[in-house]
Amino acid sequence: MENTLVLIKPDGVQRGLIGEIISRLEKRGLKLVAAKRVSVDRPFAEKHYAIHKGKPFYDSLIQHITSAPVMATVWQGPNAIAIVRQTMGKTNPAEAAPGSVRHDFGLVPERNLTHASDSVENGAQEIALWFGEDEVIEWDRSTDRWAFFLNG
Ligand code: 3AN
Repeated sequence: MENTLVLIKPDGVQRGLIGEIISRLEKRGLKLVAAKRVSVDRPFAEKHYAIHKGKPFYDSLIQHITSAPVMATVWQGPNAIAIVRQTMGKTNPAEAAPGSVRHDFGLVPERNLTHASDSVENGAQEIALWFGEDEVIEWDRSTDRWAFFLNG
């Protein structure tokens, strides 16, 4: 079982797409284990995007994520990292597969609606950055055995 951080960035929040994006992940079968709205300040944004420091789009990334509230969520499921990234689509919406969030609602990489962890290790680090341990709530969902393959 994997956990992954999904941020609905300010463009997604402002455009009223929180429900749409959460709904797609729920319908896919993933389980929501944490959620909160966050206003991100510059020092926090710099921690989250440290890996991109020095890239040409770094300043616009920081400017964007600090511009308005973000919806932060954690999703759990088998292969959650890959499953979520597939549901979101490629970074550039112009190259994202039809049916993906970025294809269906996005136009340009600077406004691609979401952030999703790209590996289990980075996911664990990002979740620890965004959420306290008591905010990530493990729970038994009655449909887990129908969506996940639990007992063989
Ligand atoms: P992803 O979000 O698909 O994992 P990353 O981690 O490579 O993509 O990039 C982080 C964010 O930086 C993207 N979500 C996007 O907003 C922005 N970004 C990435 N590449 C570009 C680019 N070539 N031009 C503008 N913005 C970019």
